[in-house]
Amino acid sequence: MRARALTWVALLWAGAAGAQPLPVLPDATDLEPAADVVHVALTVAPLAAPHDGFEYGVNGATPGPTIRAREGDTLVVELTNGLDTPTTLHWHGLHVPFAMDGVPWMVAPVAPGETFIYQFALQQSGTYWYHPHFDTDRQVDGGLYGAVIVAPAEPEPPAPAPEVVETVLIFDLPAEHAPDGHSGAHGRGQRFPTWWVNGAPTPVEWAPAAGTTQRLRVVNASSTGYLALPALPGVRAIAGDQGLAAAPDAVGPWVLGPGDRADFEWSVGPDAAVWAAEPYSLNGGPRWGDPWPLLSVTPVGSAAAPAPVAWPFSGAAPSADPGGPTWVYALTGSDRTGVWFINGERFPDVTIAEVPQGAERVLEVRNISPTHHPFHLHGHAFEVLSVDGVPPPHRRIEDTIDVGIRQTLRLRWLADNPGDWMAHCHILPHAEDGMMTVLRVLPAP
Ligand SMILES: [Cu+2]
Repeated sequence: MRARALTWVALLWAGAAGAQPLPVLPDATDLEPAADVVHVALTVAPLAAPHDGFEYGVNGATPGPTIRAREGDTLVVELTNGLDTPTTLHWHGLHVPFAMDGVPWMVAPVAPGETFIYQFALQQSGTYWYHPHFDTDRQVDGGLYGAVIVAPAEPEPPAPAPEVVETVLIFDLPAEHAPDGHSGAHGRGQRFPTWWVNGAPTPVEWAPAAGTTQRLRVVNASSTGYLALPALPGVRAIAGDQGLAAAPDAVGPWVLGPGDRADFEWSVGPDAAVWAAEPYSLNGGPRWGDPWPLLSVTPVGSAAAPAPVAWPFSGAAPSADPGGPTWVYALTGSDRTGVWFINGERFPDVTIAEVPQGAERVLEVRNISPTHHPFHLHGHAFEVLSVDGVPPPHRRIEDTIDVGIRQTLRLRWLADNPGDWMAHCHILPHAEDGMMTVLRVLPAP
């Protein structure tokens, strides 16, 4: 035990002393001259130099390039599969047509050596990400993912406004996937919380200019890791899964489960700071341990922090719980057995619930298992009506939401996108071990 403790002290010291600068992720090249079409080519393949549990890359790197577009644009993505197994790309959080959702459910995956063209209109703004949905745990943990940033149709914030410098931060724990494909270990990353960001081990050095406003678009691409970010002076959360929030939140800590995203506004003053992840486990939330330093922030210059930006927050109140037709999803299982259920069923042997397009349902998600589960619904978003009966302080729209141990969430869902939509836990070993079901939206006649 003593030897291990000394090793950890040494690692922390070495990390702080030899920290790399924060890598800046490249944007994907837009091959289409038309203003309202973004056309990118992505090739997924083994990395030339695999390292630290990262085996695959998109266009030669992990994370892959950031796709940038504007609400209302058409996105065209040519995916070439350079792996020796099938793959797909799923557009996490985006409302895409079912055939473009990238799930191998009634739609064939992309075979090795083949190219498939994903094409759809972007209907939302915000911070999204792409990742395979075939052999998902292995392929995502191996490094196949990237960000999709969709700017709003109208400038946000409205002019005149200070310039906002944007930075994408994709966090991951490498080597979470158990080699035997069994989730019993629930991720080595849980025991060795070495977060990586933008393809570099943390902590990284970040040197924004003092006096600037920064917007950090944060994606948790980990398969099992919970990223618990504490509040810092000058930092507030301004956006969640589906774009700008109804109200800012400067209180924290902000807990992003696997698949979750949030945007943070950072009004940079002259003071150095360290943003360190608080110890947090899917087996019970906050836990004993030391914070893990992620960003070592050394501002350049001595300008004072700018005033917060006047983002067009709606201030909307949460909707009243309509009661009415409720679909219950009970989450059960355990790490001990490595078997996970939704309503006592394991994917693909599931009962498919059907709803006509345009109808509303309340999804009541009850976690009666011994771990957290981030609940993710494809092709739609939902409004959080309540957590254990308590409504959120403001209207909250998400596509991925953590369900704590013994918690019950009520989610208002407008079924407006026809197709068969996966609803699953985004702890990827849990999903692969059965915690996934299908909600069918029947097209309007
Ligand atoms: Cu789970």
